Amino acid sequence: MDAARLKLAVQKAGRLTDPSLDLLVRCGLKLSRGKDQLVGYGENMPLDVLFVRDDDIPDLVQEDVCDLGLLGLNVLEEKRLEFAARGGAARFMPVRRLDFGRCRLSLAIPTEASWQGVDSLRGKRIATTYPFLLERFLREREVTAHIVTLAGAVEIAPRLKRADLICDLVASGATLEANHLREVETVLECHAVLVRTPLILPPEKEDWVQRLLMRIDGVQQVRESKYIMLHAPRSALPEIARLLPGSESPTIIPLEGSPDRVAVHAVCRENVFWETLERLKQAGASALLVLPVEKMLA
Ligand code: PRT
Ligand code: ZN
Repeated sequence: MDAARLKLAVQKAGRLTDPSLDLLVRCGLKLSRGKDQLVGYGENMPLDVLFVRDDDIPDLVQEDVCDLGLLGLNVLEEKRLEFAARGGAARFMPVRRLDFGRCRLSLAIPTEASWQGVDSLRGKRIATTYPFLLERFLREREVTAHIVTLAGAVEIAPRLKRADLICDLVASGATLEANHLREVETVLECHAVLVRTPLILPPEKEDWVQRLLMRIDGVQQVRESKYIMLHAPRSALPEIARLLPGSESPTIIPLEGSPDRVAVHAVCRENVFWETLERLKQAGASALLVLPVEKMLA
């Protein structure tokens, strides 16, 4: 592989694969990748994408095989704690929090079991694939319990009597429900992150890292942003400006034939919910229109 090109590790086949590739495409990357190929070649950037298992991403950055990686905070933090427990230090740094891969590492108990807070964990067997994160959680709360480390299928451990409860990732909660478990405590709120090597890279490579970071910021900002248009009485403008979520000074346009009413156009840097539209309407706004934003450059 060409040492002058950036190497970015992405999950090969899993929950993070599509959103990771979507982010890179939105950042302008054109990737040529044959079916089943493990490396994608960036045609318009000096950047290659390695497709791997998410658990291998921290090691690839640690060992300088990759300069960058996209992975879940859960995997990142677990690896960091594992390195620390072995007396080493992690050599991968989170540089961006990403707006996908949201879930939480949570404790869940059999539906019928009682729960009086973390004290209920004392002496219990907890099944997990995240022993280091769970160990830290228990230590910080001064609770002694038995951690049962499993490679997968954690949610069936209580039924198989291998554990009393579990510590696993939860998104919608449907898996817990299907396994007669209920979530009782969050151990870690998770989302995808971009990590990089702490090494000082050659200037051309570093330059591309910075450009990529800037484009990621732009993409994420636009995803949250909406363009909103409405008509309003002039007298209601202060109230309307207050209600517009995360907008800078809106554009006010006179309306032909209605001296008391104006059109208001604004970019809102937060999502616009129905509740906001309802409040704007109550404040006197009409003809409300919310549009997605395609690209933005401040
Ligand atoms: O093969 P590889 O090792 O690369 O993949 P993997 O099986 O380890 O990971 P994968 O693809 O399942 O998840 C990758 C990352 O996505 C995780 O490390 C998290 O950061 C993130 N993520 C987001 C999730 C979920 N949401 C999620 N729901 N990871 C796992 N789940 C599991 C959850 O534990 C449950 O078993 O999906 C199931 C469905 O969840 P519910 O709550 O919606 O029912
Ligand atoms: Zn994995």
